[in-house]
Amino acid sequence: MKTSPKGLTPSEYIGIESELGAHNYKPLDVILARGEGVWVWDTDGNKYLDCLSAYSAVNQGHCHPVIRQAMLDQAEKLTLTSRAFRNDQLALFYEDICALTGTHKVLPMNSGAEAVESALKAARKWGYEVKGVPEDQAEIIVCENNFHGRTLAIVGFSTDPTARNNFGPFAPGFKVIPFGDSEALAAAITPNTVAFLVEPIQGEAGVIIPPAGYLSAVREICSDQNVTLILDEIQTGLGRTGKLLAEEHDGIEADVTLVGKALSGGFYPVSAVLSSTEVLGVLKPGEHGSTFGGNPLACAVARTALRVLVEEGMVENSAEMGAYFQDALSSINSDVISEVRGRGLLIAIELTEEAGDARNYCNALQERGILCKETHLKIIRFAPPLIITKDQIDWAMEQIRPVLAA
Ligand code: IF1
Repeated sequence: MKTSPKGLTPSEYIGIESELGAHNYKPLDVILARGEGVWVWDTDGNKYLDCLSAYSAVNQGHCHPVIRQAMLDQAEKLTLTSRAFRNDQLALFYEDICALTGTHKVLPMNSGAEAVESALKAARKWGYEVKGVPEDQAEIIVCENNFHGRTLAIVGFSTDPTARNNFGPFAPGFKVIPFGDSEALAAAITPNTVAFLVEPIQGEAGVIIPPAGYLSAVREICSDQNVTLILDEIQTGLGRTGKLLAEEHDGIEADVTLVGKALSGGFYPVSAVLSSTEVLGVLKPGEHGSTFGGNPLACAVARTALRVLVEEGMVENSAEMGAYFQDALSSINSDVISEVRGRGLLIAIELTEEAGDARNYCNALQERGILCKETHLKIIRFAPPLIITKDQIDWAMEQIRPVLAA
């Protein structure tokens, strides 16, 4: 077995991780050392097609050269000022992201979970100061099987026992309703409801696409009831579903949109709360912040990550290649597949009861040079970088077909 330049074998890496790291993940046993475009290489030099894209954080492909150059250039000048001082990149980032998304106000943060937490804080404050909700009575509505991150407030309104068990006590003020059911939303709203937080397509739940008309009904209900509609586009945004934002499929605009992940093309944790109403306007100096949020390195990287997404036609490619990939997967004749679904390059295959665990299929695909990740027991997710070509999908299908037809 070949070893890495540092001389560790895969089992040594795994052994050290196991001994020294918290066991909060169970990754495939592939040790990646290099990435370029849709491809990654392990420490033995084996090449794989990345069909996870770091959970959609590398939509632009691994180590995109233009983003990398922007990062290197900025790293030579200035990386962090804190928000105690201004920097010469933040205003430009605001301008770029507002122009692209039609946003009026931006709050820069780092991780997705931070963007979610920030939006919930702002929505509560808006509820008290603008809507007139009595002190400490604000209610926020969320959906069953949601995934919005790992912080305490967020796991407190998760319905996944693994995410929340033994992490309580949790913050009050959240109400859970079924996903995809606009009547349930209408029924759950009270005069104290300040926000409805929802994913346009539920990712972790298994790429669950709501019924047609759901998001426009939700939009209408929230407008009628003066409830802030917060769309978590951390996974679905920035081209993943074939539109810049998934909300565009339904022709709606959220009051608050959350983006993260691909906002940096995978170079750096960058997230943002985008607000088209004055929800973010309620925040005053000292009420919210982050040491790293809005730093010049993050801003320079994010501006470039957005630019290449648009200039290199990745959003359109996601729509086209997503349809092509989904058609190809749907054409597999197999009794282990119960459904192929998706939008753009966010695609899932649901397996039948008799199929066995999705993890086994992921392992078999790894053997054939494709990296993908199961979600729950029976769902395999395919979400390659948005730069994937027809030829690469054709090659992928040659690997996927025999594994699933088996
Ligand atoms: C993990 C899934 C993806 C997200 C939405 C907020 C966040 C996420 C809609 C938080 C994060 C991740 C994190 C990752 C697994 C993952 C995931 F499988 F859980 F559903 F992407 F597919 N909102 N999603 O999807 O963002 O704080 O992590 O930056 O390992 O937990 P974060």
